[in-house]
Amino acid sequence: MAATIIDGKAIAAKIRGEIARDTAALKEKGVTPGLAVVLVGEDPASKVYVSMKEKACADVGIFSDEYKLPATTSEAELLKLIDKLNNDPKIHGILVQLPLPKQINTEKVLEAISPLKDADGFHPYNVGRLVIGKPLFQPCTPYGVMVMLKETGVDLSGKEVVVVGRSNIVGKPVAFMCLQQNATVTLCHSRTRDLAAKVAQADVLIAAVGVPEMIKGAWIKEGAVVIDVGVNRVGEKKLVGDVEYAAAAERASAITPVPGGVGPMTITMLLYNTLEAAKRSAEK
Ligand code: NAP
Ligand code: L37
Repeated sequence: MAATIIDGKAIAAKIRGEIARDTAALKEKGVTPGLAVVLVGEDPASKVYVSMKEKACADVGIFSDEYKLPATTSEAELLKLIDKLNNDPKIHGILVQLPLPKQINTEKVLEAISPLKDADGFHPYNVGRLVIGKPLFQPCTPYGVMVMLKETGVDLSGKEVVVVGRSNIVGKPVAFMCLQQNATVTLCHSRTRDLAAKVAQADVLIAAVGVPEMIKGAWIKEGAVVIDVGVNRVGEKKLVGDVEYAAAAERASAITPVPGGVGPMTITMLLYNTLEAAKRSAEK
């Protein structure tokens, strides 16, 4: 079977168009959605993503304010900035780009962000709401995966979903989101025995491992849907996913490419979360 390629860029463009339209309507009512993006240090990937996020905000009419802090920033200084942003009425969403330098306790920082401005959905309040099936802010990458599945017409009810990777930012939340859609979910990680056999069960496979092409095409069930969250740089320029793409595409019914798959959706859902936060504050 030759797989349908799930075009993340096209889905993202469609949703960004809707966000631009809603943003313009909200501005007519006197509210401009505002996102604060905080980058601490010089992580090269983070720098690229943060500048993509700012450009994406500008493209849909969302106000964005960037705070670039040196790698030597103390935890107290960062907490002070977050407190200021929590109280700034122009700011509806706050994003602190991870990873943070090692002198800063990430959990403490994420918990300092107001849960009502938590555009990344990483605050324990928002994590808890997700787990009980009453989400407020949903984390951008897993949320993007769910929107892609919906737009592709994949109904998860009763399906076997296998997630590889259990990070707090991708694997765990996407597993709960699939459970909420009535899938039967298997969550795999580095201690999972016989990963190939687990992957072979999947009607829908979601890979978020961070190891280039570690999931082999031969493991994938004929006709499965494959969502590859991995973005791994190999050599100077080339980006590859966590799934052996060419071989997987011969067995899957649909598959996301890297780049041009989940990546563009991550940024789109950040815009979406910021807009929703601004709408909620306008209703108050
Ligand atoms: P992470 O925090 O490093 O977590 C990786 C997970 O994979 C861990 O749960 C780990 O297991 C598991 N794992 C590692 N090696 C494994 C193996 N050999 N077999 C089975 N499981 C294994 O990574 P992350 O932040 O979730 O990111 C995962 C990937 O997604 C990366 O490539 C990252 O760049 C990409 N990503 C993409 C986007 C996007 O927008 N497209 C956003 C975020 C991340 P243990 O828990 O047992 O250690
Ligand atoms: N929300 N996202 C949020 N918060 C964080 O703290 N670290 C982090 C985070 N991660 C993140 O933004 N990841 C990400 C990954 C890939 C893309 C965007 C964001 C993306 O658009 N990737 C492109 C390729 C870009 C490139 O050339 O490097 C793609 O098509 O996959």
